[in-house]
Amino acid sequence: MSFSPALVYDFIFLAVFSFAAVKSWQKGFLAGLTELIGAVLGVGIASWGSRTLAPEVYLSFFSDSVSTRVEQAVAQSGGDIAAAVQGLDFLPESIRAALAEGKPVVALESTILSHGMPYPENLDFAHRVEEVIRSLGAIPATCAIVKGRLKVGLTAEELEIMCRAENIGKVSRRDVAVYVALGRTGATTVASTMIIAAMAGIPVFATGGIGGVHRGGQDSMDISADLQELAHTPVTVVCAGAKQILDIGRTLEYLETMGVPVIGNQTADFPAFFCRKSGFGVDYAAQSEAEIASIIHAQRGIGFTAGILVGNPVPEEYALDHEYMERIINVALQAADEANVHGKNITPFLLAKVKELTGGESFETNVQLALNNARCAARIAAALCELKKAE
Ligand code: PSU
Ligand code: MN
Repeated sequence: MSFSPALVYDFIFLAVFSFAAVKSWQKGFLAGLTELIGAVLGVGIASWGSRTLAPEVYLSFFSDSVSTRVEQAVAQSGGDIAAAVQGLDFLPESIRAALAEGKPVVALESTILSHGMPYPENLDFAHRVEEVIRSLGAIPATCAIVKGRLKVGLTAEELEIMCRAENIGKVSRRDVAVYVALGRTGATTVASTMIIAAMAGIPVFATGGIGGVHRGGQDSMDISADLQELAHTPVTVVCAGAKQILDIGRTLEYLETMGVPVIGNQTADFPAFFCRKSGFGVDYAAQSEAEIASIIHAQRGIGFTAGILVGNPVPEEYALDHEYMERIINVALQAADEANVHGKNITPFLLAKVKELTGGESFETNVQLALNNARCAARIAAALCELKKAE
């Protein structure tokens, strides 16, 4: 015969009960009987109460408590406690719930709004891109830093602030801590949006074009922090390639050195933003978004922490001519040189110049390619959710 805990409890209960019975009996028959009945009723009510009332009390007061939310946040941020603690504050409930339920979420950047497009067209775009993602059953999460807080998913008011772009800085990796410490508001680039997306546990992010090695970068060493981020942060970035303002060949060489897979979405050509081809190839031409999801899944399964870059060409009907863009970009580069623009200001300067020189013609292309990337990212995110469910 083995001693189970239940048996031990029964034995203790019987012993206590017998002791109480004998003690009651000693007080005289009637008094003893009354006391005994009282004790039995008391034990009965206590045991009924603990079974029926306690779970109710537990559920309403403790179960969705801070500890549970911390557990969820830690799980979502891949075990990173620091990220989880921030996450309790920066993840809106809708996005937290979507991630917990295994629903597809697509991260979006805010520099494309504040430094890449004019107001109010950028606000219209900001709502349209979120709508495109929703129409495909995914949840959009535009990232930014608002008053020193990392944000995943902006309110309509916050989107408006980003788009008005008054005193809105451009925040890359190295600026994040400064903005958090000083309570500043800034728009996040590809690099810092990847950081926030990774903290939140969002694996897919759609943008327009990534930063890269600038022309003459071999001398100036002007290489966007986006490339380093792709090397280290496990987020897949869907882009329409890189603008010809950059040295696309060296950008791709850098990505190869850093071990970042460059995948074409149904194309063998790495696209050049306004144009479907850059003259350079991708590592692998994926057949479909589902196939891209399987590559992401495998990358995580192996334990690699690098990101993945997906090149998704602008739809044919909106593509601009390569030679024409090359001429425009050369004029813009010349202007930047004459104005002696350097560092983080060069990309916004060139973007504004290109827009000015194309008389806004390039703007519609810019909008369309970004919407197209959002579609691609939403499909990848959905396929990735299916793969995780099937695990
Ligand atoms: N290229 C574009 N549009 C953009 C950007 C780049 O065609 O809006 C923005 C992105 O936010 C990108 C950033 O992450 O510029 C790169 O800036 P830098 O080269 O300073 O890292
Ligand atoms: Mn730079």
